[in-house]
Amino acid sequence: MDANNAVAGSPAGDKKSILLVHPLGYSAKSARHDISRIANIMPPLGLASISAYLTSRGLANDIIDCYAHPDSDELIVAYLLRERPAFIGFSCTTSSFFDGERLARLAKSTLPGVKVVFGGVHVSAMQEKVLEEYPVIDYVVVGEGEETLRELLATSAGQRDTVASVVLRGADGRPFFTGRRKELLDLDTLPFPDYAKLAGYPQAYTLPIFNYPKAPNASCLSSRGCPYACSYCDRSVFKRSFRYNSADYLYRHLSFLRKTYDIRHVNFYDDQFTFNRQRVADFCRMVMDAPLGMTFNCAARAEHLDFELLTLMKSAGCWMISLGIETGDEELLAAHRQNPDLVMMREKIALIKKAGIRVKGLLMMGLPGETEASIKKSQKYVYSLPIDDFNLAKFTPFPGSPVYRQIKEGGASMGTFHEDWEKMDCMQFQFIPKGMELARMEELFVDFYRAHFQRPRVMWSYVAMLWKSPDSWLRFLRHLPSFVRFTSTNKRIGKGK
Ligand code: B12
Repeated sequence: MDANNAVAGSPAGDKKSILLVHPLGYSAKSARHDISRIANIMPPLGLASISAYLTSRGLANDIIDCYAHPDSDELIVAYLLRERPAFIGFSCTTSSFFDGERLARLAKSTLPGVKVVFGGVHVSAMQEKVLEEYPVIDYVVVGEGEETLRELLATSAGQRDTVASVVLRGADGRPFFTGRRKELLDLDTLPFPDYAKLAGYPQAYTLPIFNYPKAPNASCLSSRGCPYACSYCDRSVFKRSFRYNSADYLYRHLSFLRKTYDIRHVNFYDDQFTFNRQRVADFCRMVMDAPLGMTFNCAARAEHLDFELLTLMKSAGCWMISLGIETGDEELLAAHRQNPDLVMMREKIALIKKAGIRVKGLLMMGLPGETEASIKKSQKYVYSLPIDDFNLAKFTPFPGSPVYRQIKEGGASMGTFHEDWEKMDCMQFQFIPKGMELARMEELFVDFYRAHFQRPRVMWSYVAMLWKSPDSWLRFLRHLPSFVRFTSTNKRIGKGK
C-alpha cells in the first residue's frame, strides 16, 4: 500500500485534533492470507461518523484504517510526527483490543504528550477495568461517541471529569466513570459518515463474496440499537434503545453514495432494519418513485417482516435479507432469545422467497446448553429451509452480553471458558459447553459447512452466481489459493451478516 495514499481527504496545514485508528486486530502478515478478511472488508462506520461530526464542529481529524490497510504502523508513526495531534483514538472490538493497546503504546513512544482515547463495544462493556489494567489509555468513551468525543477534545484537561460518558483517572489516579449521557443524538442531525477520510474508499472495501449483485458496493447504517435482549448479544454501546434515520435521510444518504462514489449496492448493517415498518415502506416508495439504480441487503428479525412490506422492498431493490436463526433447536433457542418460534421462522423465510428476495441465515454453534444432538437438529432444520446462504459463527461470550456473566458465575456447570480476548472473534471456540469436547465441536462445525456445500441445490446456486454476481466469482478466483488453504486448515470463516 502506498503510505501517502492511506490517509485520505486531509487538507494540508489543518491543525489536527485527533487521529482515529481502526486496528487490524492481529498480525499484518496473517492478514494477507486471512480469507475471512479478504472476503469481507467493511469500513469502520462508527469512526467515519465521528469524523464527520467532529469536522462539522470545527475539529480537524483523520482516520487510518489498519483493517483495510494492514502494515499501517509506520504510517501512524509518520502521521503523529508530522501532524502532532493532541489525541489519538482507537475503535476496538474485543478481539482487536490488544492490537489497539499495542498501537497506543507505539503512539505514546512516538509522541509522548499525545492523549489516548478508546471507544467502541469492548471498552463500553469493560469501562473502569480498561484504565485499571492499561496505563497507556487515558480515556474511555462509553457508548455513542460523536458528542462525547467532541466535548472531550474541546474541554481543558482539568475539566474533563465534567464530560458525561467518559472513564478517566481522578486526582488519586483511580479510574472513575462520569455516568452515561442522558441525551442521545437525533440521527437525522448527523452528517453522513466521512467516507472520503477512508483511504481507497470504496474500492478498498468489499462485501462478503456472493453477497451482492454489483460492485462497487458499500455498507451503511441507518439505525442504532436493538430493543431485544438476546443472551449472546453485546449491546454495551447503544443499549436497548432504537433510533433511526427517517426515510428521507436514508434516501438522501443512498443518493449521495450513488452520485459521489457510483455505489451500486448497499449492505445495511442495522441490527433491525425493518423494526420501524413505516420508515422502510416510505423509503421503498421513494426509491420506486425516483430510482437510484442501486440494490440493497439488510438484516431483519422474522417478526418484523410481512408480505406487503417484502413486496415493496423487492420493488425498491432489496436483494438479500439476513435473518438471525441462531439454532434450529427450539429448546436451546428458548434459553437464549425471545420468540423462539421456528415454525414462524420457516413461514417468514417462505414469504421472503415468494417476494423474490434471497435469504441468508445467521447461525451459531456452541451456546451454553448445546449438545451434539442439538447441533444435528440445527443442521437438519437449516438444510430443510430454502435459504440461499448461511453463516455459522462459533459462539463467543462477549463481556457486554448477558450470557457472559452467566458463564462467569455458572463456572463448570455451564462449561469451560478460556477468556482470551484476542481469540474472541467468533471463529474459534473459546467456550466449550458442558459435556462437549473441542475436537468434536470442530468436526461438527466443519461437517455443518461441508455437507451443505456438497448438496446439489447449493452447488448449483453458486454456479448461478456467475450471472447473478459476476464480481464475486472474479474475486473468488483471484483468491482461490487462500480459499483452498482455508478449507484445508479450517482456521477462519466468513464474517457476520
Ligand atoms: C458492521 C460490523 C462489522 C463489520 C465491520 C466492523 C467495523 N469495525 O466497523 C465486520 C463485518 C468487518 C465486522 C467484523 C467483526 N465483528 Co462486527 N459488527 C458490525 C456491526 C453489525 C455494526 C458496527 C457498526 O458500524 N455500528 C454502527 C456504529 C455507528 O457504531 P459503533 O461502531 O459501535 O461506533 C460508535 C461507538 O461505539 C463509538 N465508538 C466506536 N469507536 C470509537 C472510537 C473512539 C475513539 C470513540 C471516542 C468512540 C468510538 O462511537 C461510534 C459512533 O457513535 C456490529 C453490531 C452493531 N450494531 O454495532 C457488530 C459487532 C461490533 N461485531 C462484533 C464482532 C464479534 C465482530 C467480529 C469479531 C466477528 C466476526 N467473526 O465477524 C469481527 C471483528 C473484526 C475486527 N477486527 O474488529 C460484535 C463485537 C462484540 C465484541 N465485544 O467484540 C458486534 C457488537 C456484534 C455483536 N453484537 O455481537 N463487524
